[in-house]
Amino acid sequence: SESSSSSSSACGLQDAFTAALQRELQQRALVGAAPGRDELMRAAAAASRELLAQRWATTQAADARRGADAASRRVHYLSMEFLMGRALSNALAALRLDGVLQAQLQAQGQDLSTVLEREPDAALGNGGLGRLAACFLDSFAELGLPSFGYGLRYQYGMFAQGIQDGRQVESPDDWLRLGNPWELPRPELRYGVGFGGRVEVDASGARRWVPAEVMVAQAYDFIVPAHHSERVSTLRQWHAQAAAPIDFQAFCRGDYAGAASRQVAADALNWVLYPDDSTEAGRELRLKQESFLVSASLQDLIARHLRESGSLQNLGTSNAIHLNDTHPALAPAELMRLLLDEHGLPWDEAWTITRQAVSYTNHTLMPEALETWPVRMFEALLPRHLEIIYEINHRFLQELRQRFPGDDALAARVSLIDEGGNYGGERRVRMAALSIVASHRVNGVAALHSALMVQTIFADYARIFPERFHNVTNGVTPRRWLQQANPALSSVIDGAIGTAWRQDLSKLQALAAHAKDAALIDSFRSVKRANKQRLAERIRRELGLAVNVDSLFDVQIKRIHEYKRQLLNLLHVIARYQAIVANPEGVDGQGWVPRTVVIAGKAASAYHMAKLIIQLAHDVARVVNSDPRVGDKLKLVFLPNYGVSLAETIIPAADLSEQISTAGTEASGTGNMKFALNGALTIGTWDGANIEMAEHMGVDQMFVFGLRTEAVAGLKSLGYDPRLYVEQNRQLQGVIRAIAEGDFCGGDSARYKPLVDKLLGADPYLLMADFSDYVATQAKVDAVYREPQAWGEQAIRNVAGMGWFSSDRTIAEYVERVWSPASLKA
Ligand code: 26R
Repeated sequence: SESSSSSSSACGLQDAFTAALQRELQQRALVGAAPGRDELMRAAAAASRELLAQRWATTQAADARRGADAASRRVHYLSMEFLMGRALSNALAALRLDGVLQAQLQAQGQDLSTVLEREPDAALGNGGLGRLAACFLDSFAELGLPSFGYGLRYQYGMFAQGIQDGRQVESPDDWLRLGNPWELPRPELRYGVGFGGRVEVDASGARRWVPAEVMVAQAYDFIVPAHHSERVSTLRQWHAQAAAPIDFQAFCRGDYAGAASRQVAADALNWVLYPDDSTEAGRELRLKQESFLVSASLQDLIARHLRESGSLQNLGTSNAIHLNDTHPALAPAELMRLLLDEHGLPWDEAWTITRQAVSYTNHTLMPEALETWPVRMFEALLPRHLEIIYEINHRFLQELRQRFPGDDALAARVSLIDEGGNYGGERRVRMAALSIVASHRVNGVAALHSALMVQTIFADYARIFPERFHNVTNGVTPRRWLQQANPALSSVIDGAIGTAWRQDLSKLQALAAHAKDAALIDSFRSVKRANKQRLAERIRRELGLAVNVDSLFDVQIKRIHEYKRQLLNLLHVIARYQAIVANPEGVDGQGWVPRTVVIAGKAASAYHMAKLIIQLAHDVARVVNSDPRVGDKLKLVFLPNYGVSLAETIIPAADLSEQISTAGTEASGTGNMKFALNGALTIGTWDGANIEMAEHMGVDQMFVFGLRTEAVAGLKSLGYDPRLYVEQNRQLQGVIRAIAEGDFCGGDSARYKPLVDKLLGADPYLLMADFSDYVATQAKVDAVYREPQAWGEQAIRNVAGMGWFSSDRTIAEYVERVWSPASLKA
């Protein structure tokens, strides 16, 4: 499987790459002067793409030869989001061509890293769910799993975040402006997708949908390479086009707007990624996008299956269809429609196939993120799907009434249709209910999350279908998040335990035996320092702020959400600031451990509380960073426009990782894993995958604080009063008073009133209750940081404990528990 690095084929590859690169550069040279960095980047991408396309063809041919049988079940991962980031350095590493390109660039007077930086991020995702999908594609390739990722080719991805006067301003992310050197257009892969219209019944009683409008989905393939074989995986993204691009009659009448209207309608589908924001939910365009993704992907799957196997009977046993949250939950309804109406199967057979194929992962317990769609929107857009959903529901409830006679309340709670009690009389389709009823497996993303899922939001379904619910804890790809992001640490690890960990991350465990090795601790430290230096330079470049490289880099980077508690982080910064001013020499005669607190993350554009938190971070930063009494004892940095590639620079430079969500709210977290894998220590709550990380590295290797899930629930059920905590804590009083009186914004006491009122009123995420333990635990962090040996040993033990958190392990578990033919029998 090391064939790509075996010397003879490696030479062939180098020559092929060099030739392709030269060809690209010559073509470009024809039109102008010497190539700049953008041209070099695009030439290298085009040359790599050519080699990847060959691997793609070989992989597809091998999978087609193996055929569509249960033993080589193909996985179809349906997701509205894929947060891929940059692709060039990953491609070069997989092809083992980084050295070659480096040498060629040097000949042009350029260096590799500045060329790599020219590539725009493919940011077609919001956060954790989208990045997880990208890590999964990487593992699909590495494990050689026959698979397709299916998504949408959005014209505009995650918005770009700017900061003006301390406030977030959004601008469109025009990532395709200069074209996309990676995508392979597949003009031959086109499918019609309908919307609107009505259902017709023919003489035999067969029902058939006659849509009012049909759009064409055209495929673009993006290739994801393995690193230890020549396998690749495919991300197939759909682009909407009008069936007939112009209305010729309208054109002849001179009605140009009318002539283009179908193209405009199609383009609306390609337009933009929806933010993970409950105020955006319920938009008709989003439902159309979901339906477009699902229908095109399933038609593609069925066409391939028929080509390879000739019969639909075994479609469910030889194909897995996975729903990345409920966003593609129309899939079972669309699959039923295709099997019933287009292929003439009887209901029972179609339903068996559907349930065999479909499985569903839930990624959040936040009730506001559970998708429901108004029935009237379905009637207008997807009338036949609504009929099918009604029929699925009818059969489900009929069976339910036999098993639980007389329990009407249960039936109302689990029905696929919310009859309107929760939405002022409006009936709605519950997408999670559809996903569960139509799946053979439902899973959460960390042990605690999966347990809470069956105890809370899905308790009724877990009683009805106990065998369906499982856990598969998330993981991250070690290729991107350790080998590429942190090459220096990777070679230090090679030196200590050899290179086997690069192919099997669980081998990192061998590091634990060297945790007290002074020389290794030293190497860890100098790598960290160099990474901090690089981040410090970036901070100086972007914000004009000098930070002390020897200070403790304390980092929280993720979407801004109240439950993630960036505000708790800020309360600690303010408390520390006030303490430094009051006691410049420290409180215990040891002075202050200098800290640089780094925060980055985007707020959904309509999420006012999240935006206010960003503004507070800037106000506090301005005051703290310019106070001469503080100096480098404390700095607060907000780095704008957080994304995958920024994370790749920040994470290797972190000493401390902030994973401080209210217990029971963060489904898993995956940033937490990336930090620990790069030798940062974690301060965290007993939440999500933090728990399993602590168990793998040893609980005392993590700074755990705060109320646990049961205590949170207990406190809330007794009637939580945040004011009681403030009354008992002088430090907390000082912090709240400073915010409330506008100390950080020139005395403007109105600015943060909503925020303070919420903290002292409901405080739903229990910041007041967790504050004192958080601050005390931060003091423990300082104490360990004062002892470089102890800190270094702990960092090594953290890395050693992270071997289990590879997405390769996660995908192996999905194969075993969710996607294997054996999972169909249980
Ligand atoms: C538009 C809307 C319906 C929507 C809501 C919420 C779209 C996207 C989201 C984002 C969610 C579901 C998400 O990203 N969840 C995160 O999934 C990660 C991967 O499993 C987890 O690690 C993380 O804890 C969780 O918040």
